[in-house]
This record gives sequence, C-alpha cells and structure tokens, in this order.
Amino acid sequence: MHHFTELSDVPDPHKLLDQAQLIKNNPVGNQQIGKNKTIVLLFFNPSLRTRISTEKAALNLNMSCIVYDASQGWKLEFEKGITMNTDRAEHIQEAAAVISQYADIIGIRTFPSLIDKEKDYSDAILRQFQKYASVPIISLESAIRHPLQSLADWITIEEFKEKKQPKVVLTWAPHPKALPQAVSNSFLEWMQIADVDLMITHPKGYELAPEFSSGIPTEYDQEKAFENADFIYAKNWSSYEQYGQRLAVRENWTVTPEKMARTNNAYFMHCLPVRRNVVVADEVIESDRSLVISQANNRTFAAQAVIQEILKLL
Ligand code: AN0
Ligand code: CP
Repeated sequence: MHHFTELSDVPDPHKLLDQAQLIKNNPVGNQQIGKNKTIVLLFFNPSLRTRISTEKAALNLNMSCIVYDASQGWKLEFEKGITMNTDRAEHIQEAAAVISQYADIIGIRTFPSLIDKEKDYSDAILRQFQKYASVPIISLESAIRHPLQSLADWITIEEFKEKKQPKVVLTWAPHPKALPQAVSNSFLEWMQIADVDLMITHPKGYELAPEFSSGIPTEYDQEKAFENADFIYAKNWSSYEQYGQRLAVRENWTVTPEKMARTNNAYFMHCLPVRRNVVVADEVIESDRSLVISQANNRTFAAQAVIQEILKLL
C-alpha cells in the first residue's frame, strides 16, 4: 500500500483488518519498522482522537511524529497559475514538496467547505497534496471520507458482533451545526466489503451522494429501520442535495432508549465528538451496549496497521 485515502487504495482490506487485530494484541511488537522514520500530521481542522491516536500509533512503531497546526500556519494557495497577491502566502506546490523533505509519510486532515459541492467532492485539497508531495499520504479525514475512522469501526464491529452477518444501521441524527458527510460516506464504503446486512435511515432530503449510497437499502422511518438491528451507528450530516444545508425536520431523530428498545439489543456506535441529548440520549451513550470508547481505542490500531503497511514498501 502506498497512499491511504480511500478503500480502493488498500490492496487487501481484510488483511489490513487482520493486521490491526494482531497489532491490538501486541502494540509494540514491531518497533524495528518505524526506527528513524518520520510522519508529519497536518491539521487544517480540529481533532482530538485522530491526532492523539495517530501519534500513539507512531510511538508504538518507534517512529517520530511531527504535528503541524496548518490552520495557524501560512495560508496556502491551491489554484494553479494564479497571481498570488491575496492573503495566501504559500502555494501547495512548494508546501507539499517541502514537507516531503522532512517526512516519510504525510497525514492530512481537511474538512469540506460545505459550499462548493463540486470542489469538495473532487477532494481538491487532499488530491493536491497527493499530486505535489513525493511521499505517501494518509487521509486523517478529507472533505468526503474518513477511512481511518471506518477501519476502526470495522475492527469494532468484528470484535463485538454476536452473529456472522449482523444488521448494521447507519442513522442520521440531529445536530445544531452543518456537518460533513465524510464519516457516513466512508462508513458506507467500508461496510460494503464487511460481512454485514447494511441499512441507512434518514429524513427525506438527507440522501447521501450516490457514489457512496447506491444499492444500500434506505428506510425513511427510523423506528422501522431499528427493528432487528444489531448495531446502530449514529451520525449527523448536512444535506448533499441542498448542499451543506440543514433542513427542517419534523420528527425527533435523537437516538433514545425507547428507540434502542426496538432493536435486537443493539450496540450503539458513534465516531465522536458527539452532542449528548441532541444526537444520542445520555442513557444510551452511557449504557453497557455503547461502543464509543472501544471505537476510539481502535483508532490507534487502525492507524498503526495503515502506517505499518505503508512503511513496508518504503
Ligand atoms: C466532524 C464531522 O462530522 O466530520 C468530525 C468527526 C470525526 N464532526 C464535527 O465537526 C462535530
Ligand atoms: N472521530 C474523530 O476523528 O475524532 P477527531 O475529530 O477528534 O479526530
């Protein structure tokens, strides 16, 4: 594996899952591979889990990790051929090439604008780093995907599933701010190769991009969708159709104990950070069926498996 930006970058995803599980059993068992290697993590947007779990993964591999808060650095220009007389001090072409001099791998977190759909869905910032850097790129969540989260979610489902092919329901949930579709897009992308019975539920108008959602059953009645579910994966996202908008929703879509009671004693999942009593009721997130902390724990092993696979080919 060279880059890790989407599922199709991974030659053998099931092997990567196995690797992550092996690493979880022995996190410091392969320190030779990271010796004298450096990973640089660039954050254009905030992060708690991704930042710390990826640093922890690098530490477990005996690798140096440099974190750069790109939101505080020189403002980057991404347009080609432009006369740079605005507030953007440095072009991506130099920036990516320069960071490649210091790094063996570069990780990038960048959120969508939620304004320009075409630009967001071309994943412009991530792809330009890929184009102008001379080292492998790991997505730490891009405008449209969050593959490290999805790999950690897959590890978690494999760990906790009580039947061969559990019913997994991705449910939209309310949020006071317009959020990206990245976590949900990626979750759907990865769940399609997992051995699960996948369903999506959301209010009308919140259909996800067809490139991620086509072929997956959608149920607009949330309570009906919850029936027989073994895993409930909650996430808010803004509208794809009315791009980046929050739509007026009549029903209450918060995940409550009453709704969870309709499931097959399902586990509750969320990538975090989560708004309590908006996305999910306290009783659900604090229940013994809540997997949110296990998901966050598995972020380290997901990152470590990915970094290790990339290092193998350097
Ligand atoms: C971000 C999102 O929804 O993509 C990051 C999640 C990992 N969430 C928020 O901004 C609250
Ligand atoms: N789930 C997740 O990626 O969290 P952070 O935004 O805190 O990294």
